[in-house]
Amino acid sequence: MLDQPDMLGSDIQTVSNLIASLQLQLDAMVKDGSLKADTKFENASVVETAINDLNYRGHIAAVDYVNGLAGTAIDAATENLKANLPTDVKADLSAKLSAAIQSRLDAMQAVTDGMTAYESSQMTAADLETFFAVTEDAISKLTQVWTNANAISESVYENEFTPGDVNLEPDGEVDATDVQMVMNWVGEGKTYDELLSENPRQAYAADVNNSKSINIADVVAILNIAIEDLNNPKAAPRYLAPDIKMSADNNIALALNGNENGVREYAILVNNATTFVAGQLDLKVSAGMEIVDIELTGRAADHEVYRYDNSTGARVIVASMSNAALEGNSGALLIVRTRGAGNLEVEGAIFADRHATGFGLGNEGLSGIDSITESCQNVKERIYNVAGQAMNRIQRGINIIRKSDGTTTKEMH
Ligand SMILES: [Ca+2]
Ligand SMILES: [Ca+2]
Repeated sequence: MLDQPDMLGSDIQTVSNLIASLQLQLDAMVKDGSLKADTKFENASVVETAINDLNYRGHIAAVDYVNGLAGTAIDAATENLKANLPTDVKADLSAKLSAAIQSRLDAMQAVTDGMTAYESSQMTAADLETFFAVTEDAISKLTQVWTNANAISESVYENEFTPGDVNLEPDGEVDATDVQMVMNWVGEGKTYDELLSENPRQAYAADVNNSKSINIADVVAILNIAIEDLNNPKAAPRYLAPDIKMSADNNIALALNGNENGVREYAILVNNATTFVAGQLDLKVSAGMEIVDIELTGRAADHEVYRYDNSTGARVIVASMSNAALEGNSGALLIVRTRGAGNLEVEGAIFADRHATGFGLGNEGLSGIDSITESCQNVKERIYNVAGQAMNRIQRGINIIRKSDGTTTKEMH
């Protein structure tokens, strides 16, 4: 907390000391006759007027000083309130700031009214006492305004967040660490409300598009901030996307490509009118069924697939660290292999465009045979070991390479 304005005590004391000392001097001069005039009474009257005037101006000066402090604190709070804050915090602090501004206006209006009265007709000593009471009341109110405005700024410092800076201890930067944290929350199915109850600041920082949910669209938005390497990530826009958009032009479907040695191969087909840069979906498997592997087809640019296993299968995220667009507008995006009896299902597909707008993809179910040829053509070259297990890269020894046209070759490395 900032200190109280200590000028009040000292400055008012200085003014009143001056007045008291002047009063004593003049009293003494009147008493010993050194203050020459026609009559002592007239001198005393002139002196009293001078003292009253000094006292009057001293009180106004004190009001002006505190009013200046209150104004500076209000200006700072107004500027600070432009920060990114939780909606309810911002509303609360804005209301407090409006009250402080009004209180300052009221206090100064009372003083101005008192001054007008004083300057339009010479006041009696009693009227002057009333004016002093008005100024002291105004000083008390302005001091409270100063205190309240500083408290608003303090609260801003405690509550403000940088969109995308989701670290537990915010570092003011939006980088790969933040992207990874949010991607993990999406992958692990942590909801916005769960995060909000654990750490509101992280929830607000993660929900960059202000949709009150955390999904792939937020990952894309945070990647945008990180990629653009904004000097001042606090200034990054918070998009307003109240919900996931649904469009008949974007949908997802499954196709069974084959069933060999108990391993079923499915293609996940994405038909999209919108240009997407990333997506998330849930793979559901029957009990006793397992997902062997998941891989991207040639529709991926520099995308990677991130797999988060859960009790009913896995949540899958497809994302590009450069927010590159997925290629094409139809056909297989992912190949999924499963082992065990039962069917694979796809649910909850949300894809996002470059502007971090989330689109829900309608599920077309298990697709017809026509889609299969197209989906297989899109499959990237794949590598297997001699046991038929899929490998991420060429291994020492014999590699079986299945080309995108479906032909296979054996290579020794
Ligand atoms: Ca960070
Ligand atoms: Ca969101």
